[in-house]
Amino acid sequence: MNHNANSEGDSRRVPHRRDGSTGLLNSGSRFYAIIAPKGGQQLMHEAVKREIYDKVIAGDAQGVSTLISQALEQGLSPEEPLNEALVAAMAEVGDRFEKREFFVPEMLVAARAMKAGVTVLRPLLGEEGVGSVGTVVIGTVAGDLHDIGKNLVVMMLEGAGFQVIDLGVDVSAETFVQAIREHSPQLLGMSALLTTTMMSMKSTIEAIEKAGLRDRITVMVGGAPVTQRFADDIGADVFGQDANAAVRKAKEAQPSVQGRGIS
Ligand code: B12
Repeated sequence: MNHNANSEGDSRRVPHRRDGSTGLLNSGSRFYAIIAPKGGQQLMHEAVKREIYDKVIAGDAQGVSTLISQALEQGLSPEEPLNEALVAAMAEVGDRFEKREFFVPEMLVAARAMKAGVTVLRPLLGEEGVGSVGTVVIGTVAGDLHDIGKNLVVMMLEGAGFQVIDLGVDVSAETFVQAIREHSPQLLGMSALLTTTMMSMKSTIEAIEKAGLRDRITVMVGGAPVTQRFADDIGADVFGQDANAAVRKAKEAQPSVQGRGIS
């Protein structure tokens, strides 16, 4: 995807119809709708994804929701704008933060815009649900407030039929332990986005061991800085690179954990 072009600039050069309509779809990128030749649907899809990407970076939550709806009307699957526009844009925001081009306020508004888009997609991503295939307790670890990735994992797990108890962000080891006692999950998911909070995963696993609950659950960890190696080092059972892997691995873990929940 070329993210450098300015869609507003582009559209100003296009001779719109007087009534502003595109002559094709009522939704979607006006620019591409006009110039795209028949069968140029691909271009239209690329254009709307590019606009969503740009609006996440600009922190335009309203614009993102509107464009996501348009993308869906154009026939894109929910996964396309999610992965190729929303998630891709957050990676770009992270890069800019690292280069000191962006600061916390920009990250925050981008995160809000991303969430607005996810809100539109949420019912569609979860619609494959087929009843509970297992219970997952999940949260972002102590000291960490990042929840976008964790929320995507929650959504995908729910979509795959898991019952998910989401403890939110900045979850202490004690709260995780308490939730395991209360909900008897087969899986425990922990998310961390900061190198400084990754170690909270280790201390949470230690607290679970101390409480005598470790052999009853599969511990799954994830988040941008988390790796398979780190997961192995801290004694987690499963590492998930992304939300899809989280679902796949949760399902794979199921046979070995069936019946191991606390009753
Ligand atoms: C948005 C954002 C914020 C927002 C968070 C809003 C929110 N509600 O989440 C705000 C502005 C609050 C924020 C704050 C901070 N942030 Co910040 N943030 C980001 C940013 C740009 C995007 C994160 C994101 O949402 N990504 C999109 C999601 C979809 O991806 P994901 O989280 O990785 O999740 C996927 C996978 O990892 C996986 N996954 C995630 N969780 C789990 C769990 C399980 C069980 C499994 C299996 C899988 C899994 O699946 C997900 C979906 O595919 C990242 C940059 C980046 N590239 O990660 C920086 C980043 C994480 N932040 C960073 C920093 C430094 C901070 C602050 C310390 C800044 C400051 N000076 O205050 C604070 C810390 C606040 C705190 N105590 O937590 C650094 C961390 C550096 C480091 N090495 O530790 C990053 C990497 C930016 C950078 N490049 O420097 N941040």
